[in-house]
Amino acid sequence: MASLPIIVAPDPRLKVVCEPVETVDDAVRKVLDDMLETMYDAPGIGLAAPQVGVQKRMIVADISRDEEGHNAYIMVNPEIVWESEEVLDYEEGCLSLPEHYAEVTRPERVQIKFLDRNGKEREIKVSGLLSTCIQHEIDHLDGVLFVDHLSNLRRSLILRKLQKFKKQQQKKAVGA
Ligand code: GNR
Ligand code: NI
Repeated sequence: MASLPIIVAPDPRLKVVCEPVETVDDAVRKVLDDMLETMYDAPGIGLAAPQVGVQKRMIVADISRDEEGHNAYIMVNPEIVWESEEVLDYEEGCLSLPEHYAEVTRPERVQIKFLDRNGKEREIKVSGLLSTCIQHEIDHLDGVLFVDHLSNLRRSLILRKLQKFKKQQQKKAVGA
């Protein structure tokens, strides 16, 4: 397994609508394993393939705390097939928007259809933080970041700060 670098916004690779996975083969499972390692390493509670430069519909999530051991959700071609009327406001963060947080409103419960790491079709209903997290990850597969749920003003403020931060990092890297 390998921990991969995470792409930070603004970046055109985070704005792409990802392609479905055709077959869940060993190459796909290798990417899923690397995504899990990257997520635990970051650390984060979720990760979508486009965040590590893979434009395919794959996500991983694990909201358990260290003391509880791991409980990883691995989903290929995830689709929301039902969502609740009730909503949940949650203060979201994103590994591609480091150090920025904002409240986002989403359906409180969703039912997800997906393929597991053996290519078997499954369906689960999730609620609370796991539901928020999985919806955040599926957004990534459609090129949507949590800032896209905010006002234009708040979004451009955050993206401008990140652009500046990235330019400084680049200068440091070339020793300027
Ligand atoms: O680590 C993460 N935390 C988080 C907190 C609230 C709502 C969503 C998330 S997902 C995020 C990791 C990430 O960027 N996944 O794409
Ligand atoms: Ni994210």
